[in-house]
Amino acid sequence: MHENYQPREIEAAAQSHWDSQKSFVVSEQPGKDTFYCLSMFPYPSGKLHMGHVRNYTIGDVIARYQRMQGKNVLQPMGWDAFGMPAENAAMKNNVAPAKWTYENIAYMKSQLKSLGLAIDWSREVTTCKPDYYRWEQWLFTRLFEKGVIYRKNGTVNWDPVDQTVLANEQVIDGRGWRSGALIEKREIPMYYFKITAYADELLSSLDDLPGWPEQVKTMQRNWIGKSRGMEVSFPYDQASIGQAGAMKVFTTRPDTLMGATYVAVAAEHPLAAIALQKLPADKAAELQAFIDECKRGGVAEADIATQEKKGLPTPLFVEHPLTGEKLPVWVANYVLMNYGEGAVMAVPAHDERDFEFAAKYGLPVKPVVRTSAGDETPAPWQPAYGEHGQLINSGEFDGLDFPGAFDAIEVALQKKSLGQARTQFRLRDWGISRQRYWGCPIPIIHCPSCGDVPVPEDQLPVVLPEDVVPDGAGSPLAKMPEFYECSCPKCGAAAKRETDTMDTFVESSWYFARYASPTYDKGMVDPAAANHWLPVDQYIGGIEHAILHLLYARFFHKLMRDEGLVSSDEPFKNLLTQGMVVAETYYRTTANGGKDWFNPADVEVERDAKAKVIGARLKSDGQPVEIGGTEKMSKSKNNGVDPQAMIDAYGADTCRLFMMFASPPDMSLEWSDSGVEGASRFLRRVWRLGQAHVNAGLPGGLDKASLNDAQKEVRRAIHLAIKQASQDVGQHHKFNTAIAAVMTLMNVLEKAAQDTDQDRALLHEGLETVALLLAPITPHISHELWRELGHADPVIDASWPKVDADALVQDSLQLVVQVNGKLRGHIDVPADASREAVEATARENENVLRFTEGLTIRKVIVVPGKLVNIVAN
Ligand code: ANZ
Ligand code: ZN
Repeated sequence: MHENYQPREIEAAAQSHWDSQKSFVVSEQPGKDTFYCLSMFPYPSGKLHMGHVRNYTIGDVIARYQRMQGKNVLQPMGWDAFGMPAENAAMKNNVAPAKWTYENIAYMKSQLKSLGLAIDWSREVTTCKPDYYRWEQWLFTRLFEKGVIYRKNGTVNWDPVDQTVLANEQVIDGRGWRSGALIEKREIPMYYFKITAYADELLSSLDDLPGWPEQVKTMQRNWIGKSRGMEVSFPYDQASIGQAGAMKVFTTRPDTLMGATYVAVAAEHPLAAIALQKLPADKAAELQAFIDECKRGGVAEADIATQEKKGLPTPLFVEHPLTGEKLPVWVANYVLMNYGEGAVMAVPAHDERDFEFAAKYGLPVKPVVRTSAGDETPAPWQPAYGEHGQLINSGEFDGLDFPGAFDAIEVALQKKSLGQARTQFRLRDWGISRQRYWGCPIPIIHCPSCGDVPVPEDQLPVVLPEDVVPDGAGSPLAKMPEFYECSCPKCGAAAKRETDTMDTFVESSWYFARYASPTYDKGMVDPAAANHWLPVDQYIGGIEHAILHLLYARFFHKLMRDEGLVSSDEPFKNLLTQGMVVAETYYRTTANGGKDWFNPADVEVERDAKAKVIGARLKSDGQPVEIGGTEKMSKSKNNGVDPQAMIDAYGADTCRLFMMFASPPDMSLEWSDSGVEGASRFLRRVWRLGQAHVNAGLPGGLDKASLNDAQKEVRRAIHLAIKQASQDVGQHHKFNTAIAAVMTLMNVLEKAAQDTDQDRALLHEGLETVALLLAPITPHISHELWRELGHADPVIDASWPKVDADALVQDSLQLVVQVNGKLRGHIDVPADASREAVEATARENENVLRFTEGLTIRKVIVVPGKLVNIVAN
């Protein structure tokens, strides 16, 4: 090989070795410890971005390290290939989503390969292929028969111009993203997974996941949102409502029942409809307009939480269940129809939303709990008003605390049959019907006489035609009789195939299990293989998937367990959520006040003498640009850096080293040209030292028993690096500090003598250590260096180095010597010297003699291994 570091050549050679040896193809090996290392699979959007490269490098470092620990490591890769971007690209370029997707996959696969990832490509899974989604359809039919999947009406965003259903993110300020039309809410039949039946288990088994970040578990707990509360009925005031009945609410604060001063219902609540009939025409029109407005807004919950609270009164009243007092009924936009009972008892003194609403509309506020803020609830709202505390102004319940009041009020309500404790979840059933083309067809046939009939197993898969170019107006499948015309599997009559496809979160909910037996054609997974590999030992991906993807995957794993396909309860034992990749942003303000963003690659940064950034200029025109601060790499800020450019210019090892050195994996990583330069420079040093050593001829073995002091120091540096890197990589995933330890070692090795055979044998051990410690991070250069150091077996099959404890022992220690607390010198003492011997050496030190001349030594303090302080006066 060349004297100079030539990554292109080195990387090609290593990769072709791994390919030809099928180095990363694994099979089940009974008796050998397995390690399943999984990175979240990519959506084939076109090309890899920096976030992918970081994600897959982290996974690869862990996988390669585990292999060096002697584990049988599975690291697979695949494609989350269905989804909306393919349809959008199809419409824009008039090319079928399938073609676009497969081309992207081919390109991105070549990019992944150039990174040198230790992936078992024989297990590649592509979710848009019938041999994959066939099993998803199979599970669907099983679950449909079991009742775990059912059909009911669901609310969707309807674009009346494009005549199509839009996803929440396609609704911008209440209008369709393409048509600009005002979006309506529509009720259409959809299929639902009964995830709520697993809510309790999804919550409680989070406690069995010590290897997950606490933050992610908290997000999941909040999303599932278990709350214990009470269902309370407020009897109708018959005079105003005109009929008997009761309005039900769900409350988590039944202790505040005596503080309810009004009730509020959602726009879709039956009482809102009754109010319309009772109001005079002008008022009814006003209420109708408000109801329409509420119904329009997006269906996203986040929008509802943040919007301004608004409402209208009605002429209706309900009766307080305990006092019989008449409470006015309002229609309010902050009450959701599909949560709880679609109605709330409003307690403005102790609930912030009710407080805001009551303040706006002049409704009474009645404090009934003594909080740390006192007995009153004056404006502005304070979080303390929401605290639990002793009841006041609550008659017979006064003085009770929260649990006492909860129970006493439940008893009082039960006596009147107007209330009951109940546990409720925020989690809703998972609606998976999408009125879209590029997704997995829902395997149901609608028969006029038999109803919804699941497609029988021997007629699966229901294949999605791949040559369709959607036009943006409605689902293409619904316009293809050749797709939907069919006969009923039960009675044979003419029937219609379902034309909706599944939410693409379904495919990513079980791919991790399919990798265990990717070509198995007798079932969704081969249970033996699945149980051999699962659960995943280490899952790595972005924090943006903390809630939905991880929750759905956990849910699917339990569904598959209950089908007898897997035996574990949870799919991912350890989870690492990688930080964002961020970069500086640059812009110029345009004439109309907007911003033009410039890519960091097109900008030259100016620095002062201390390397502080003082300005930036666009390379093309030399004129200044504004510096906008570091942000997540994104299209909108044009601050994405193409990883391919970095790989092409510096090689994969430099790219991997930069990514792993710049910050620990769970923290954000700031892109920097100088960081990449630094990584490249370091690899060149490793290469140079390695070549010089190899060219001088390989030395004989090291004679550990006869090392001189300087050689002992070098060997100590080698084993300190092993110790540090083993802790950092193995226990904490702190690859950055592990690399720092190797850098420290390199500094020592470069300065070490190379005069004798013993010197050279020592350098040999040092370089072997560098190759091994870097092998998971920069596998190509390590592969070549290891080979050149005389090893017949590749470095991927080498063991992670072990610390030689003898090498760490220091024969002598250097201690600090102080006189009256002031540093006066250093002494060298044998590492095993007694306290007395240390003291004696210190007293003989010439500086000590000088600074204690004429004084009496009163006390000598010895801190073993560190210092000696002599107190004299
Ligand atoms: C009275 C009350 C007093 C409440 C108080 C809170 C504080 P979680 O924990 O999320 O389940 N709520 C119930 N149904 C609702 C709906 N459809 N739309 C909007 N809000 C609704 O919250 C339950 C609480 O959310 C309930 O307890 C109710 O307000 C409100 F000092 O009832 B509470
Ligand atoms: Zn039929």
